[in-house]
Amino acid sequence: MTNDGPNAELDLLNAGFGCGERLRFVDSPLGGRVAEMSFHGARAIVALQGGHVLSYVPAGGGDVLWVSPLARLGTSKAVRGGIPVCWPWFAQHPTDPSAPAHGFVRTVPWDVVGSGANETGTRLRLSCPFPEAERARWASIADLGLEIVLGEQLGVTLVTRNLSAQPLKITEALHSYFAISDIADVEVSGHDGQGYIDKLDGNRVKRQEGGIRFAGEVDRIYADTSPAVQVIDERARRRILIMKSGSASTVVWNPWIAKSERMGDMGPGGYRRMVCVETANCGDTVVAIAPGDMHRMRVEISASPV
Ligand code: TA6
Repeated sequence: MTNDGPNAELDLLNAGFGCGERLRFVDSPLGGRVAEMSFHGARAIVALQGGHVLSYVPAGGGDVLWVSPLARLGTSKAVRGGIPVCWPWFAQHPTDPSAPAHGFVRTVPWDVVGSGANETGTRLRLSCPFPEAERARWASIADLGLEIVLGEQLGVTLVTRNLSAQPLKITEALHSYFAISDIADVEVSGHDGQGYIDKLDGNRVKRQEGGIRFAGEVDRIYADTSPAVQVIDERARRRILIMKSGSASTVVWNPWIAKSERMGDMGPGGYRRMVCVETANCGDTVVAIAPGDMHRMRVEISASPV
């Protein structure tokens, strides 16, 4: 193992947290450092930047997560796709319009603090050091961790610990981009009868009838504690099952054409190949964590043929 070569950090990471073929750290072609995880033929890739899950390929299947062909690591922008971590606020900051959308942890390199591999899965634990500009304020208030378990499913858990003597109030999301064959051939089921905030219609509260289909931009926050939502991809004959806990909101989003063009990082026709079903606490839900307490929001993702 070199101790001063260009790969010194990588060697140290693999020496400290690598788990043979089950978990290794490599330089990604996207330009940053990633963990490659495997378990019984399933694979996952996690970027240290942002604690960002980029890929989840179940054994024998295709990638369940979508990442823009224009995505790059190591820039000031979060990767478009995968599972961005939105914390300690979702979407726009409640009072500061100059603050970055979806909080400030998506672009900072997270630290590896734990790993493991056994007969039930391969594990990676990351901790967010907070960006320089926020550390003075936040380091004594909260500790933020992410636990990724690749087993029969992909489990991702965002863990917030309140280190302060005051209640800690946050909104948050695991902003998952799912890979689909074509947005016209997809239905998101599991919200029938639920109320939702329509962000494209003055935040009016509406009621979902049946499954969600897409013929234009959709941006909705479902008041949703149902544990299971499905993305049914008729053309790919694949069902993506999204189970969750510690989350009272689900965001369903597709930017469609005009917003994709404004965003500029979706790639040609990218909106047709993705749908976001986000495990969150946002909209009318604010999580209040008592002093010394911990809050865990977890999503468990699997796929099966239809
Ligand atoms: O979760 C949906 C949403 O809030 C959309 O309104 C859109 O802004 C999307 O998130 C992506 O946000 P980003 O900051 O990653 O471009």
